Amino acid sequence: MVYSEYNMKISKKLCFCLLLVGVFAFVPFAGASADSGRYFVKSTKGFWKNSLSARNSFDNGFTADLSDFQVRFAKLFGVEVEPVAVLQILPDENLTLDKDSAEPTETPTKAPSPTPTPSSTKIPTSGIIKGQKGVVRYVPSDQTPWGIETIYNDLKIASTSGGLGTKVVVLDTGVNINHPDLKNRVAQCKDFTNLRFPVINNSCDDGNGHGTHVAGIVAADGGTDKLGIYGVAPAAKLFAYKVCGANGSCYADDIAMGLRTAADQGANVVNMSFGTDKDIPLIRDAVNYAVSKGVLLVAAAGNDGPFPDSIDYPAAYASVVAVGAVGKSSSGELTVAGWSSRGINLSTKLGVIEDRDIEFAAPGDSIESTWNNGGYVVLSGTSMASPFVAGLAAKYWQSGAENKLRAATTRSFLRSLAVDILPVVGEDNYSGFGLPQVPKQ
Ligand SMILES: [Ca+2]
Ligand SMILES: [Ca+2]
Ligand SMILES: [Ca+2]
Repeated sequence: MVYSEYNMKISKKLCFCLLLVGVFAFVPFAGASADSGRYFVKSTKGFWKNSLSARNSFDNGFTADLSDFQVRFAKLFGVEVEPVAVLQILPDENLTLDKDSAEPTETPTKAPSPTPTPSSTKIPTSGIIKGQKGVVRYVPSDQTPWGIETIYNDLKIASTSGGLGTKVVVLDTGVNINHPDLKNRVAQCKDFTNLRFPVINNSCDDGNGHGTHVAGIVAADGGTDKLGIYGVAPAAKLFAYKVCGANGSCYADDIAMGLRTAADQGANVVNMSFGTDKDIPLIRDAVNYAVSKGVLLVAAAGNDGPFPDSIDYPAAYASVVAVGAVGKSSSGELTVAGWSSRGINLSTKLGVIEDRDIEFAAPGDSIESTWNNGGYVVLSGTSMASPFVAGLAAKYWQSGAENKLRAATTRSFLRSLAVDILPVVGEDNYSGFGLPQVPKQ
């Protein structure tokens, strides 16, 4: 009796294994097939990791690109499988500064997430000059555009400075590391989006342009010929981590791996110009990990304004600096863009940044910066505002503080530099503590 039960178990196990082997032998593992998707598999068992070709492993499971058939199969054996969330980069070339919509007048409803339009249709706003040997060199329409003038509080600024030794990670669509204004800044270049390999070193090709634009705002150095554009911290070291594809979509697990790698590589500041309405555990855990390693995280608030509480994650986490966008009106007044996502500062404790509060506002309307074709374009979005603050954090990185306190000290210092944005006097839902500016010399 006992023997036969044992036998039954053996044969059941054998059947199970044979079935698995049989099934997997005929199932393609590549993630590129039409009916496949990225999934989080709640198992840490080697068997499932191997069978389903694990991509990124985490404490509580792993991700993999699975066919519908593989998903059904795993579920059949009681393994929990759920789709990995996808985030979007946050520019929108159709955004315009609308002063009248700066304060919400309509019934508070949540706007749908913006669908990013392919920015690659943009043509350079810059001129072209032919250098030596006929080499084409694009030049910007302004080497120190209005956003730089505003952050530096200097309308006559000719070039920028600062950020020496600070490591800034741009988690984005990649960076054109051959752009003349960026090539001397790039210290690391990694691709977390390749379907075959979880990470590829020395590869961060930007098929979109967004990442190159963001990187330029942080750290463009004018190029060795000094004919290019200037970012906020032109001496900073740039880590170009590609976590979003050319279409502007970013898998949460790739973002999480990029963040964790940034922390492990000793990054000081990370810029995240992407977002989603949801609090995603993969990203939340990675944010907590990076913060525990002393990294200062800065993120775009989102482009879903003017609706109250329209702030996106990861900016919405208390531990991440959320940045809204200001534009400059024709009369020279700084106004928060109607589309800039709003926080809930006025209904949480004032003076303390909590979940869903906006922290700062920075230039985000009509921002000229570097492009992936070696030239320059003008874009609008909180995507553009966030790197102004990340750049400022690099410029004022508090390297003198005790290691684990540097990020917090830098964050407080930025707050001390913030000037109020009106019409609401003091902290508000759309600009937080205001616009951090370089102090007058
Ligand atoms: Ca926050
Ligand atoms: Ca608060
Ligand atoms: Ca204010």
